[in-house]
Amino acid sequence: MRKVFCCILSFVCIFFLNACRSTGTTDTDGISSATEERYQELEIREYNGIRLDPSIGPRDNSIQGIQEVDINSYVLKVSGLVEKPDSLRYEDVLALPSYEKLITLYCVEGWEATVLWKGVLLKDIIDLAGADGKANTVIFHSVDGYTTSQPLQNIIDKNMILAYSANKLDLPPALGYPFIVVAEDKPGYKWARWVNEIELSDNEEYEGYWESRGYSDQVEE
Ligand SMILES: Nc1nc2c(c(=O)[nH]1)N[C@H]1C(S)=C(S)[C@@H](COP(=O)(O)O)O[C@H]1N2
Ligand SMILES: [Mo]
Repeated sequence: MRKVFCCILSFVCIFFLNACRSTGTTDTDGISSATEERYQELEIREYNGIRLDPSIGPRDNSIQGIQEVDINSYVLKVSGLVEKPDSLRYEDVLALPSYEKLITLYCVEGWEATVLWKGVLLKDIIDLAGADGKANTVIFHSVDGYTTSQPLQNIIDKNMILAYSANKLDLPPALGYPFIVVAEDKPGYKWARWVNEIELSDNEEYEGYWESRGYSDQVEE
């Protein structure tokens, strides 16, 4: 019995050793070669003495794969409980005051990435349309049909940004070009990528794509 157990154990060990080898060796800085390969040309790797992770994650889990957005036909709608529904083009968003934030994305699958984001305040975009007094929830819609939501107050209090740049480069398609919601302190599924509609709502119970499939909506604020 013990022999069989040892045998299974060594198979498991060999399997993991091979798995590690295939994801690359780790150099003295603690960066594996697999991680190294994910950095893009001209991407910055350090900010104020803190090492930045590549702005492309280890593997894509998007519900419909990576989206390629045509920026010439792209519009960002601000809809729902607003005084004046709005449609912004890419340049309209970039013309708003910009903010930089160093924030870590944590995916429920167990990986994380610390990236220097640059973008505009979500509340500045919402203010252009004017939130109705009844609005308490913001629902993000994306070109791939993905949706997720957050309390309006949280977005305002945290000065949350809609980012168009990561580690000093335009967002790569894998990260949501043209825009990603940098949902700081929230798990990865709250970070809507390829956002094309920001809907103001009074439905606090709204559940987005992953929330309606069992991921908690009641995550730490
Ligand atoms: N439009 C859109 N945004 C999305 C997703 C998606 O499938 N579509 N996946 C979410 C999840 S679960 C995570 S962890 C982050 C990062 O996704 P990635 O693991 O595919 O890089 O994007 C989030 N935003
Ligand atoms: Mo995720």
